[in-house]
Parts: sequence; C-alpha cells; structure tokens
Amino acid sequence: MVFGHKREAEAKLPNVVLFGSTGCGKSSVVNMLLDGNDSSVARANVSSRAIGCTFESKSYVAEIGGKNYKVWDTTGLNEGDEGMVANTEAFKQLCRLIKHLSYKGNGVSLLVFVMRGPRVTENNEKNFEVFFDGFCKKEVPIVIAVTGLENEEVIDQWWVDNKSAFDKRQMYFNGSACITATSGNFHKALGCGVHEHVYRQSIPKVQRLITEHCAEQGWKKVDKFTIVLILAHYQLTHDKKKPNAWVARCWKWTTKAFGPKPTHSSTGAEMTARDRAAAINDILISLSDDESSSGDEK
Ligand SMILES: Nc1nc2c(ncn2[C@@H]2O[C@H](COP(=O)(O)OP(=O)(O)OP(=O)(O)O)[C@@H](O)[C@H]2O)c(=O)[nH]1
Ligand SMILES: [Mg+2]
Repeated sequence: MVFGHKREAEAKLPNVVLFGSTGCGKSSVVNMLLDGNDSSVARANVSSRAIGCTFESKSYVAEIGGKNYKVWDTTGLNEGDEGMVANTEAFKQLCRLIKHLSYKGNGVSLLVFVMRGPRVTENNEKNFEVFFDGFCKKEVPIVIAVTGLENEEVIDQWWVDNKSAFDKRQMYFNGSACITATSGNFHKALGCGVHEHVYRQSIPKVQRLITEHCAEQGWKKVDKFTIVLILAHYQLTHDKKKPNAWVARCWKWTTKAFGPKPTHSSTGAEMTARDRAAAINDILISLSDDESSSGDEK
C-alpha cells in the first residue's frame, strides 16, 4: 500500500528527460542532480566503455531546492549503421519514453540535451534535429549541458564564444550550463579527483538548469498517429506529386534518422529504401503497441 502511494506521488512529479550521444555524460549529469540527496538513493551507472553503458531508460527521483523531479537517464544516440544518424534502437527507446510519459504519465516538463564539448559535431546537430525538431516539434522547453569543459580557462566563457555556432545550426536553448560531469582521476597530492574543484562548481549549475526551466505543466505528444499518416500519405503520393511542405519537413527528419531518401535510379537504392521502410515500420509497430496498452492510465 505504501508502495502504491509512493508510486502515485512519483507519477505526479515533473519529468526531466536527458538525451544525447553515447558517452557524452548523461548518467554523470543524473548523478550531479542527485548530489545532496540521501546517499542510499541509487546512482546511475557511469562507464568509459566504448560501446555505451545505459541500455534502457531509467528514472531517478532527485530533490533539488526542496522540490522533487523525476529525472530520466536514456540510452545514448549514436552514429547508426549505414550512414543513419540515430542508432535505431536508442532512438526508438527515446521516442517510446516520450510516448509513455505522454499517454501514461504527466508529460515531459524539460528536455536536457547533453553534449560533450568542446566541439559541436554534425552528429550532435542531427540527433538534436531528429529528436527535438522532428519528434518533439520544438514544443517542450529544452536546455543544454555541455560536459568535458574542465580544461577551459574560464569555463562559462565557452558558451559565450560558441553560442553562435548553435544558432547557425538552429539549435536554440532556454538555458545552458558549461560543466565538467566528472571529478576525474584521484590525485594523491590533492587528496581528491583532478577536476574535483570545477566538478563541485558545476553541480549547482546543472541543478539550476532544472529549477529555472522545468515547466509546471508537462508537454504531451498527442498526435499519436501523425507519423503513420505522414508516412502513409507520402508513400501514397510519392512520385505522383510533390509533397507539401509539412510532409516534406517530417520526411526530412525521418530520413535523417533512418536512412537516405530513396531514389529509383538503381536497384541498390531501392534496397536501401526497403531497409529504411522496414526500420520505420518496426518503430511504428512498437510505438503503437505502447499506445494500445496505455488504456485508462492516460
Ligand atoms: N573528462 C570528462 N569526462 C567525463 C565528463 N562527463 C562524463 N565523463 C566520463 O565519460 C564517460 C561516460 O560517461 P557517462 O556518464 O557514462 O556517459 P553516458 O552519456 O551516460 O554514456 P552512455 O550511457 O553509454 O550513453 C565516463 O568515463 C565519465 O566519467 C566530463 O565532463 N569530462
Ligand atoms: Mg549512461
């Protein structure tokens, strides 16, 4: 019974979803948000392994400034196979989490895009575009935490100097934090990690990102069948007439996520189109499974 009440209370907390490339520091940022919380609360696993460490979305209740938030650690998006941008499985999981929070929870109150500095890569840009612009349609507040900035002379200057590079890529954020998300290797003489000082200074910065930008009302992705309709519409009208701007835009990001746009000039390209269609189909099936089971928990 007590567990039931606890779960009910947790379900009402604002959801904060972290996303970004594999190894950019998402789980490390989650642990920063848990700083100051009861030490018995489980921390997120962090690893320097090349293949990725977090394989499913997992939530943590973080108390920040006297208020509780449900913080979601997610699987890293990566360079997928065959030139696709998002690793299909990771992207699928991320979309399913948003769907789950929309249909079974109280929506998403804040997205945190975690990026490893100091360079903004094409992959960062595409992950952002596909997920935020494409899937979330820019409708939810978003902030950025740039990790790996421990060697900057004046750490916060990094954003001042680099914001224009994001603007140029049309990556706009409600807030930003320049941080290091690790205290680094233990240094005997210092008696702590080599980055301990800058790490400690970074913790309140990421916590402020949440307290200052988390929306009271969670955003819900309501158009559950939009993607299916867009794809069906495009495939039906494809080659017969030019798609309208809305369809073309959605097509653009699904193409970026799942593979190149097909041309009918060679057999090889048709194979690619078929592979891509199968990947999209797979995603749609799993998303609609999720929705059909959402029932009255909405
Ligand atoms: N130098 C440096 N290393 C960092 C920073 N943040 C995280 N790391 C290290 O990067 C590695 C990956 O960190 P994680 O927090 O596991 O990254 P992640 O994004 O959760 O990774 P996946 O779950 O695999 O996608 C670990 O060895 C961290 O200690 C940072 O700001 N600077
Ligand atoms: Mg992780």
